[in-house]
Amino acid sequence: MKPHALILLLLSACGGAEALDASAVVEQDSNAANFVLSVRHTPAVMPLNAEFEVRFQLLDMEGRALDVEVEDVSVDADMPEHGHGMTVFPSVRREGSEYVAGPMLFHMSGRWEVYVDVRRGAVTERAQVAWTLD
Ligand SMILES: [Cu+2]
Repeated sequence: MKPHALILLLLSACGGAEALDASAVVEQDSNAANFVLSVRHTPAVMPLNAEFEVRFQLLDMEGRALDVEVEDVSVDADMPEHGHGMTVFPSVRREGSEYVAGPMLFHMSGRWEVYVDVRRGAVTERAQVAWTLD
């Protein structure tokens, strides 16, 4: 992880991510409440052991598109209870007003947290959502 600021912002996260209905449109405040992660499309069933992509928008607190370059957005996922991440390294691309991250690969059942990090200047701030695969 890069700058000091990220560590401080992570510490301010209270409660962590909530489990989601994978088919729902989900909006989640970032950990310091400076932007909103809006997941616009996910697979109807989160696939186990198959690659997929995550589509999302980044909004400011008034609901406008966040002014951030795709190079400053990164996505990763972990299983916190197991202490490991994915076996793939997703990249992020822009499609119109959406960002698309892939490949994502959940290679085990259980609870996964997906992290979207947005770098603005010297500060990296995280938003996170979670999915549980049966
Ligand atoms: Cu695991």
